[in-house]
Amino acid sequence: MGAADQGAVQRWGGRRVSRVNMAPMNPLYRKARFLLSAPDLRHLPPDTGLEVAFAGRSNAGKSSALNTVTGQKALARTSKTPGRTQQIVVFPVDEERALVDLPGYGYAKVPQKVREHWERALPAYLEERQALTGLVLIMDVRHPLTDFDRQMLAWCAHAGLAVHVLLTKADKLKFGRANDTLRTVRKTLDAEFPGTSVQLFSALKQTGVDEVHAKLDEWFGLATDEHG
Ligand SMILES: Nc1nc2c(ncn2[C@@H]2O[C@H](COP(=O)(O)OP(=O)(O)OP(=O)(O)O)[C@@H](O)[C@H]2O)c(=O)[nH]1
Ligand SMILES: [Mg+2]
Repeated sequence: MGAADQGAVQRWGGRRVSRVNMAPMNPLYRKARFLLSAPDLRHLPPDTGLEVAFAGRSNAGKSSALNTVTGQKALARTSKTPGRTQQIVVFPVDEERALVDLPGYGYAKVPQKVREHWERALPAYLEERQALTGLVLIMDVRHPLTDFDRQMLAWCAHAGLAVHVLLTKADKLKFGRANDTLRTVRKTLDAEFPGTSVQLFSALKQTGVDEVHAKLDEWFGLATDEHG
């Protein structure tokens, strides 16, 4: 880990957010590589090891979040056009663990056939995939908890799958507004989907990255009990 990582200070809304006492990025995530793009569940790699999937509405910022989390500019393809990721894309970080980019939902212009396919395949993946350990649910901080997001949360609850929500594009709101949204969303999740964690995130400003890493470490069995 370089000195730049260790003593990094993030600026946001004019405030300094010190990262000095936070855990350094697990170098594992930088090792993520493209393995395959699966048009349906049958084409996924064998159902062993541990997977964490990134899901969310089309254009919410899933692929960008994946790139930020892995410290790579162009691992997952991002686009201004919604509906870019229409396959399940698998990025192993080591022999037992993988990050997965799921197709975005809720985009009207995706052909009906494709939409219907994923409306069946997504809940099946959440329900049946043994390797799936947790789901990172990406929501635009300006439009959180859409009907589609709630549907996703309900499927995960039904499948007994842990969910961590990223309220992304936080750079688009003032510090105070973003935090108000965080509090409101946290309250709703506590009431309707207990156990779901939530945080602010920005791929553009690279904020909230340590918090996602801590959650991934936990799900991937990499969390340490180190103090200090
Ligand atoms: N300002 C800002 N823009 C972002 C952020 N994250 C993503 N974007 C932009 O949002 C758009 C969509 O980002 P993607 O990461 O491709 O979104 P996606 O959810 O993977 O989209 P699909 O694959 O089409 O479902 C792109 O123009 C990104 O540059 C962020 O944190 N801040
Ligand atoms: Mg994408």
